Amino acid sequence: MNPKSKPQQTEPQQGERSVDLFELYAEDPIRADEVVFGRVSESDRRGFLRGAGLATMGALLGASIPFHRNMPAGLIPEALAAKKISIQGKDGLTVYNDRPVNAETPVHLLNDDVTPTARHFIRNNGVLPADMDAGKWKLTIDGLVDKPMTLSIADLKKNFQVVTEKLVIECGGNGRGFFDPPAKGNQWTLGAVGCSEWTGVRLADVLRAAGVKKNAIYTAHVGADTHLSGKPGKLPISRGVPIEKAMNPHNLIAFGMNGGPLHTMNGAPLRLVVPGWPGSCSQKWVTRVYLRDKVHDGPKMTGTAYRVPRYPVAPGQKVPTKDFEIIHAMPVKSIITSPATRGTHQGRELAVRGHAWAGDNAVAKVDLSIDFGATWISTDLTSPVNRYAWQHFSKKIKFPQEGYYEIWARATDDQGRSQPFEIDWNPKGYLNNSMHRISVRVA
Ligand SMILES: Nc1nc2c(c(=O)[nH]1)N[C@H]1C(S)=C(S)[C@@H](COP(=O)(O)O)O[C@H]1N2
Ligand SMILES: [Mo]
Repeated sequence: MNPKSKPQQTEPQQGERSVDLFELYAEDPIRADEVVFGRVSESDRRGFLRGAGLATMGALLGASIPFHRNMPAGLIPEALAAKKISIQGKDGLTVYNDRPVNAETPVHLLNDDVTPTARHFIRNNGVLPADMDAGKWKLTIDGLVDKPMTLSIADLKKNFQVVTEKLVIECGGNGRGFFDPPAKGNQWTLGAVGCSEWTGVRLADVLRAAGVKKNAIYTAHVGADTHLSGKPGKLPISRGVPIEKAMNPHNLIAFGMNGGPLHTMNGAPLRLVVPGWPGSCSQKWVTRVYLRDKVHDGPKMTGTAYRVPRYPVAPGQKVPTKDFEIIHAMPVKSIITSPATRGTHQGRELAVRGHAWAGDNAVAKVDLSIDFGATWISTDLTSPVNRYAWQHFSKKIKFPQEGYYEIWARATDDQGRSQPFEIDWNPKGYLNNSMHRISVRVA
């Protein structure tokens, strides 16, 4: 054990780290309206807040606004100016940035078997599309296919089997905040992960219908969000996967999330869900998937993005870019979602619960330790409800006496790979699957 390694604890009392409303509005008032009040339609951008945005503003103010027609877009209602912002339709997330929006879920708020839409993290690289109208949405499948196709969401529903699955999406950089020396990027702790229930059609079925040509080896994904620079045609992110992964029947082109529509921040109205691999493979606001005869080289596919050195490196070691390789499956990992860390518990027995997942594999077991890893206690682990769903572990722990304890969780996948105690350091802070530790004071 390395005493210098940063403990993986979140602070439940910290809750939402809010961005000051004035800061947010100073930078881009129209975008701020979008963040605070939800979707602002194209016509609203030219003038006034209407429709859903206006309704949200009214709800926050606790009254309707009789003179709303005179109210310019991008104006902070005076009554709200002192309040902290939260993202509409999201509950309790820690907001790191507003442009692009990045927010994670405190780990104790991930306790549900299925992650509610309000608790699904947000990782945006660019600016939301101006228009997210499901009725007008089109998805093009082209490149190395026999029959290029452009489909509406209605076409997808009509021509392909609609399936519903619980699928884990985890950002490749989840856990980056614990790297020492630190790695640049969002300082995610544990909550850039979620397992929502997604409804859509299988990516494989659609690709098959288009006819995958023999020389197609990689997919390329395009979304409708725009680059932070505002340069037309410049994509914020465009990643892809090898064709073998693309044809996995659990990848979805999803139009439903937890029985409702997708949240605007999670890619409404249409996104890919490519579970088991870095979240960046799951293109949001997806408008095009094309097949290529070479490894895709879109933004965030090249250089050191979503790549790790192909050999183990020492913390802080410089690694030449040519020695980086693309991340494929995510590693085995678990989180303790109950109890929240740093609490006081009355009594000697405590029910511990959490989730575990393992990239393309299943989790075989989750063990807990209350004695700093000297001995391990096996937990009850559920089977995944479907492949790529996270599994739940639970165990009633007995403490021998009062005092300060840490509870450590260690998952092992069905290939015998376990979570390490220490972070397997890499320059960009990816794939941190070191054990989750919480603390509890037993009184
Ligand atoms: N179009 C588009 N798709 C995207 C992104 C993005 O910025 N734009 N971010 C990716 C990254 S890095 C992650 S981790 C997941 C996050 O999905 P979520 O925001 O729904 O949680 O979306 C991926 N898909
Ligand atoms: Mo990500």
